[in-house]
Amino acid sequence: MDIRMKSTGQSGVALVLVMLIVALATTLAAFMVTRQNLWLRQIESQFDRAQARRVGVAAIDWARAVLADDIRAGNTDHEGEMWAMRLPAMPVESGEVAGTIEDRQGLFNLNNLVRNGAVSTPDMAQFRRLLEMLGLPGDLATALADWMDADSETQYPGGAEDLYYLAQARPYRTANRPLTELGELALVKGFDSRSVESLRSYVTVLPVPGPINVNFAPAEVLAAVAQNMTLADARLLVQQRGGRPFKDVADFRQRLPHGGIEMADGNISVSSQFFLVTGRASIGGAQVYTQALLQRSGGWPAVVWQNIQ
Ligand SMILES: [Ca+2]
Ligand SMILES: [Ca+2]
Repeated sequence: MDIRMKSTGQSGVALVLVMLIVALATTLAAFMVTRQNLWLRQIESQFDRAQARRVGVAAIDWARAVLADDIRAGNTDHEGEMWAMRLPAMPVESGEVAGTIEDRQGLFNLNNLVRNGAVSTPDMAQFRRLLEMLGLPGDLATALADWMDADSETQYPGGAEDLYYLAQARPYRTANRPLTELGELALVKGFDSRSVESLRSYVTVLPVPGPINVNFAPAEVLAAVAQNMTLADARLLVQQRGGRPFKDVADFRQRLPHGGIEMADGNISVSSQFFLVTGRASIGGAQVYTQALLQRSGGWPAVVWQNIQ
């Protein structure tokens, strides 16, 4: 790393910290009024918890501001960008707050498997390759496709529709719609906690189908999305992008290790639309954890879902 790059990185971290401080300052200022009343009632633990919640919510707003700022700088997203940096926990009045922003576009989106209610054959082939690389049965793809596709016709081999689920000790019906969260896999034929755990670092559930960001995809996902790319090829690409991210899809194609590797343009990208924000706020004796999925389609990112507890 030369000196110029180092100083750019440092000012980047400083800017991200300033944005966090502004988000927190606004929250805490608004809180002072409430605080007096609560003190009168001497319910400090509730006060701590409420304050931790507010700080947790402020952390999500901070992430949205950071990501809105990032897109003004350009459409490429990679691991070396400011928002992807891990920040140390920040002290706040009688506690601390920590937060991270992680890309979700580099993971295989399970909702790519069924598009407009119908099974997508090319996406199914990709998911089967991923399952095989992870040592999981390829028929899991068929069961999941039946779970999500709009019809009730069982695909063979490996599929399952209402007939199968209604015959269980605790009967239930097929969803016949896109997944809402990864935990839903536990309901699908053939998936168990072991297979869900094996998949966790490679797959995601996004509300709409979309391409893979090749600047974030793990080697296994790259090799699954491309035809004729070995895991060794993919690992080489992951290593290379560490020092020099792919600046566009053409750059990625140009840097492929050999000919014969095939990918549709619509399957790959160097931009991210979806991000996972994880925050932890500790105030006094209270701890609040926040998690949110953000969708950035241009300017200010929207919250797809958030979980505060
Ligand atoms: Ca970016
Ligand atoms: Ca179905």
